[in-house]
Amino acid sequence: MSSGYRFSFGPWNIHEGADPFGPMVRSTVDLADKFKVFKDHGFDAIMLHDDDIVPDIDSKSASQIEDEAKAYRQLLDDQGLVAEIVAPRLWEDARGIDGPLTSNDLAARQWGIDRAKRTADLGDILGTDLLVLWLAREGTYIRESKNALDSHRYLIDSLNAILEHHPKIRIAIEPKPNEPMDQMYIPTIGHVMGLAHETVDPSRVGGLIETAHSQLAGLCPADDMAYALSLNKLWGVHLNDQNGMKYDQDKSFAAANLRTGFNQIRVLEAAGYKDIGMVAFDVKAMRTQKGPATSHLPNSKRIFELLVERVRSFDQNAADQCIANRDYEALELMVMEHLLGAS
Ligand code: 3MF
Ligand code: MG
Repeated sequence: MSSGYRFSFGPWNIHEGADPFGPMVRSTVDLADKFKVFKDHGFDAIMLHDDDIVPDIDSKSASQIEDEAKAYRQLLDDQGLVAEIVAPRLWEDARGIDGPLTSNDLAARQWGIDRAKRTADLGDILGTDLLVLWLAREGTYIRESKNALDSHRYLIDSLNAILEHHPKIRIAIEPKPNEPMDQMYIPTIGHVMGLAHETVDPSRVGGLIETAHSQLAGLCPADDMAYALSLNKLWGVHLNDQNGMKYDQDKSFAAANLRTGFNQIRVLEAAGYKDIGMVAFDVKAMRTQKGPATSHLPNSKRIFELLVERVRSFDQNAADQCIANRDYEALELMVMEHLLGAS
């Protein structure tokens, strides 16, 4: 039986598996083969960076960009896929080395803003009004290298420039506390909400929560999601998992923390999220998995759907009894037995 959710992932979720101390372990998978994964496993949508749509976007003219974007849209239509989001990839160009949005260099800041504005326009062609802003390099390795007060002002100016440029675009900021930077400026969903309210149109600035990013900040992703949902500001999720405070692992959903996976879905179910947004998996195959490695995506979807069933079949009346009796030990056993299939 279908869970009623709509699912997506990004082309970067099928990757070569290199890590900072090791070789590339798998060969590159062609886009056509990536599309096959969407189709074969019932995914509805794709997440796209600007340069996924138009490679080498900075070297192309406006009309070239428009033509290539229209061709990409046709490719998606042919596959029966829709674009969930568009996102400016601000971290792989030399101009983005210190941000770019909080760079000390005005020209770098302007480059970042222009690229984000153009991404909003690409959304029109690709058919989405949602722009995801992952502030990858907006922070520092060395605190003394930037004036943090200026940095926050620059971030608000950048958001305003995007909002003023495009009358409809909604911006979902994806917070993360570290990696690639030592310390990032907008580390949690709370920071996102504060920033949103300083912009010229707070109604068009919301958040996207990635499980592992909350965990890297030492927070509970389920509670983070509930916080954003309670403010009607959860516009996307990147479900995955993380084994403690270490490098960003992007493990298959709930593969390290089953109960936290269960609790994220409990919150999404309680808020009716399936009618609000899509479930995106920002997962990567294990670095040592031989190629072609694509199962982490359907596996995450399978685990998600199994956990939806566990959430829906949980005996809430019995749980309410435990809560009324303040019998949290009984409640915990109930949860564990249910997760283990013993109820
Ligand atoms: C990094 C991420 C990013 C963002 C993506 C959205 C490359 O930890 O999560 O993945 O999700 O860039 O635009
Ligand atoms: Mg992500």
